[in-house]
Amino acid sequence: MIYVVAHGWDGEPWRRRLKAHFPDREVAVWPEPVYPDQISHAVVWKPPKGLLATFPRLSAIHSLGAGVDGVLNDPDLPAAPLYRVIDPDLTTRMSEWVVLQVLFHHRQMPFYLANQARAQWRDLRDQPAARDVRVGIMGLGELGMDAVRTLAPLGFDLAGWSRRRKDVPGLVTYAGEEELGAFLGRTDILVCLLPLTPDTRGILSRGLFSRLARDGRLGGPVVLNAGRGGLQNEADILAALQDGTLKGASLDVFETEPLPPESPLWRVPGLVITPHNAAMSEPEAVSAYIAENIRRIEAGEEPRGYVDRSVGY
Ligand code: NDP
Ligand code: OXD
Repeated sequence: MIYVVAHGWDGEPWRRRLKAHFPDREVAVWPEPVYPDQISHAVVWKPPKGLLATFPRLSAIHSLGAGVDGVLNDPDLPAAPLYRVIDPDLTTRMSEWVVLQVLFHHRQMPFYLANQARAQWRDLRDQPAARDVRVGIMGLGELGMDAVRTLAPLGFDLAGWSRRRKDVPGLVTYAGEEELGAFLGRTDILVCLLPLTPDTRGILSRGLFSRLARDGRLGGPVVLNAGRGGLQNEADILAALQDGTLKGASLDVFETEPLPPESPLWRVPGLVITPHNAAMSEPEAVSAYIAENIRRIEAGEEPRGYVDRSVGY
């Protein structure tokens, strides 16, 4: 049996599509009651802690998303292998968000929208070319690398930072804590596409913002985060936007989601907020991906998206 545990999401679209892939199998949706020992595949998004440990015959756990911090935070997570989504539909959605936000800040849209609200025709007459704007991608994984490929034709001066060294033709790359300072020091627009792990939690802090380039053509650094809210210190982002340490920011993810109405982040100028939908898991595409992984597992083939629990992503 396939059991869908899509906490906070509607499970029905997932049941319907997985059933279409496996018409002869039972596909159940949490919290409907099931016989735990009949569950072979758990398809999950933020499963309640301890729940998966009650399924004694799990062959695999399939994350409904690319990120797995909401699965790995279960102290009782069973040992069954965990797989995450690596799919062109999801990846392309993220690159759309990245390009949208990079261009939004690059083309000074916060300034022009504020003027539009006052019916003011003001032209900065100082629009830099993309080649003169340095974009730094934190995380050169599935999403970060696609963002690089999508931004490159626009002409931005690109660099990337990852845990392990990468050799990418045409891309300046930095690796590890030792090279973080050099990476930040040449970055005008920082794009964070890191996973949330013990090593990355809180990385987007005032200390990091103060190491970003201050001599860029945009007049101040900009930070974009579509990784996870736990990567950012929101009080630091607020203060940095207010005192000019940051010129702008776009956040898709937050420490608390939904972002509470009373959060001052809603009202700070220069900040773009999207509701954790930079790259939603589209049921048709992601069900097909998970179904293919189940098929591969059962055929003894290598599934995609294996998560290395020792590094947390
Ligand atoms: P990957 O696992 O493919 O890539 C992760 C990248 O981060 C790798 O390049 C990795 O380095 C790097 N990294 C991890 N830890 C560190 C560290 N301590 N220091 C430096 N670099 C590090 O993940 P994806 O690209 O598929 O996804 C990234 C994240 O995006 C997800 O974990 C999820 O949180 C988020 N996400 C958000 C969505 C949204 O809608 N907002 C949608 C989908 C995903 P290395 O290459 O050396 O291993
Ligand atoms: C994901 C997400 O991890 O949507 O896929 O956040």
